[in-house]
Amino acid sequence: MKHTRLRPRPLIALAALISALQPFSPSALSLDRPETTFRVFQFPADKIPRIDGDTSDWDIVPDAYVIGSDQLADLGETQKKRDPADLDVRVRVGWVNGLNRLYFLYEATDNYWDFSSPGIRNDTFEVIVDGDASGGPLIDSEHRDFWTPDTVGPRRAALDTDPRITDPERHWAGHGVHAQNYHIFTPAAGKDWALAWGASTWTKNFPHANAATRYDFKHGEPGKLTLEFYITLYDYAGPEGPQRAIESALRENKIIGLGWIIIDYDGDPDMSKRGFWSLGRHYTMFGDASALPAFRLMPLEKQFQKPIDARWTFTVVDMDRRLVAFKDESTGEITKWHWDFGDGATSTDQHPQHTYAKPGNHVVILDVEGPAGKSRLSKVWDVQLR
Ligand SMILES: [Ca+2]
Ligand SMILES: [Ca+2]
Ligand SMILES: [Ca+2]
Repeated sequence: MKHTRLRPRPLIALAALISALQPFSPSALSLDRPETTFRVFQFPADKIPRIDGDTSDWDIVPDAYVIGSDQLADLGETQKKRDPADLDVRVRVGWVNGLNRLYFLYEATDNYWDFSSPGIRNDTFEVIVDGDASGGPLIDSEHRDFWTPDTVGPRRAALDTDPRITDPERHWAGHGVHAQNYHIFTPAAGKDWALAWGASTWTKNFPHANAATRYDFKHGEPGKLTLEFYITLYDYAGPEGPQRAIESALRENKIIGLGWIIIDYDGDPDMSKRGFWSLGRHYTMFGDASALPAFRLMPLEKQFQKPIDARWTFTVVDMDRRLVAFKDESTGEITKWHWDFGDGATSTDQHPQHTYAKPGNHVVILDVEGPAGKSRLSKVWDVQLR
């Protein structure tokens, strides 16, 4: 596979690595910037952002969730000092409990929007995501150039240079499959909105992803760009398409690997003079999920929670004995539970089990009580026994 990505020249890259990188041993289930856990805002189900470039549905996101330019470091060849007149960004990330997606609002001002090329050269918001934080390399063979013993253990380096595995095989088996890298073109004029970098290019297509951009500048002009989008997260996204894909199961308080790099070209024909502003602190982050920062999928903020809300689920433990386990999932402070199993029996346990004497479809009711009041959740004929 030909190199599709602009990279620093090897000697300069090595110097940059030595000066910019702290001691670091990537391994599964470890992430970059251990002192920092960024937060992903949870949107209530009735306030999911509409992907239209209108930012008003993000007004409910508290300022504490905004991730600004102050969190970025230029890990490129020039290692520029931060200058808001050159580039300034604000990023907010959201999620919805039950959807395996991340929503983004990216707002950026730039002194020179560079987007006239139909190729890879384009001002870019590059997002790298690892939904289960499994870590590990996510791009194909060119990444091995950076895998010196200084930055990874010998095992990883040996694996990736295994001569029995050809570059195309490595690409199709691994590039973007277990973690994903999106080069989002800011803006994309006359080109698709993103490069889903790797073998699984379908992940950028609707409904797996969706994007809307607003801007009113021309190539070479300064101005502000607003980009609103979502992507779906995958533990496995194979090149054959979504039919065998496994979405990352998102849940409250889960830690995911997530980082971004803003690639800022400002008209200079020497591409090495671009800005390379990274949320992570290791250049390899673009292709190694172990170098991603950590983000926590936050619970709903207090103002969006009901003070008390009855919720429950159940599992048929043994259909032959008609044994059912009920699980209380109510929210708010609760002091009393009352279950009506629909066959005349009741319980005041929080998580009861119940054996039904006869087959049938039952109406099961949970009543909960606490300082904030009462709440009831009845489910009609969900509990079915034979
Ligand atoms: Ca919107
Ligand atoms: Ca700039
Ligand atoms: Ca630019």
